[in-house]
Amino acid sequence: MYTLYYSPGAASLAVHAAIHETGADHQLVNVDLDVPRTDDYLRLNPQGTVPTLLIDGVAHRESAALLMLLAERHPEANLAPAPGAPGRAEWLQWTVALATSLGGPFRHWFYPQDLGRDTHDEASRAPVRRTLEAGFERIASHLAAHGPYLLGEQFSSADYQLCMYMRWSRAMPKPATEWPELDRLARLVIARPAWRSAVAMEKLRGWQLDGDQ
Ligand SMILES: N[C@@H](CCC(=O)N[C@@H](CS)C(=O)NCC(=O)O)C(=O)O
Repeated sequence: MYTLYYSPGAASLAVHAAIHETGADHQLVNVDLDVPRTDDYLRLNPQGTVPTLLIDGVAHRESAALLMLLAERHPEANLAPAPGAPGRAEWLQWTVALATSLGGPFRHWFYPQDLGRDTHDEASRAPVRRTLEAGFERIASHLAAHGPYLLGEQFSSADYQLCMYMRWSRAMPKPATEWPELDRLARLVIARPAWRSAVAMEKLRGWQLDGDQ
């Protein structure tokens, strides 16, 4: 039994969808990010972020690590190429690269306090925007040559990670869906029943690809 501490649309979304792919029993706990985290939650996750995934009562965090953990625990769900199989190294590489090249900068986009600022302004956000757009550009070039998924013809958890980050870009000046190769990948991902279940349960709205859940 898994317990996923999540917040709608947050870094927990890819993990939530991946859990649905596994078919594993799970329960959800909605963490309100608009108020300070409780001491109980901080004991599970000292950073106070989501996601946190409880596995047999032990708390684990970091969305990329959780996706790798789920892939390892549920090989039958095909969330990743098996160890030693073609594409395995590439999957590890993408999982880490997405977390650092998109996940890190998105923290700066949404949380000015991470950069020592109280609020956002266009000037301070400009370099973050350039970093994110450059990241999406590099991925789109890769997909143009090797898509439609990050691992070519094979879907993997990294595509959930990418789709989640794409969703976060929806209110940016250049949303990720403006890159045709990224839009194509996202449309394949959002058609998966597991993604649709997670989106429906989190009652997500506001992205053109959220659809009528
Ligand atoms: N690197 C972490 C980032 C987690 C993260 O920053 N989550 C955000 C929501 S998307 C959060 O919990 N924000 C609340 C806060 O920082 O207080 C991961 O991928 O799990």
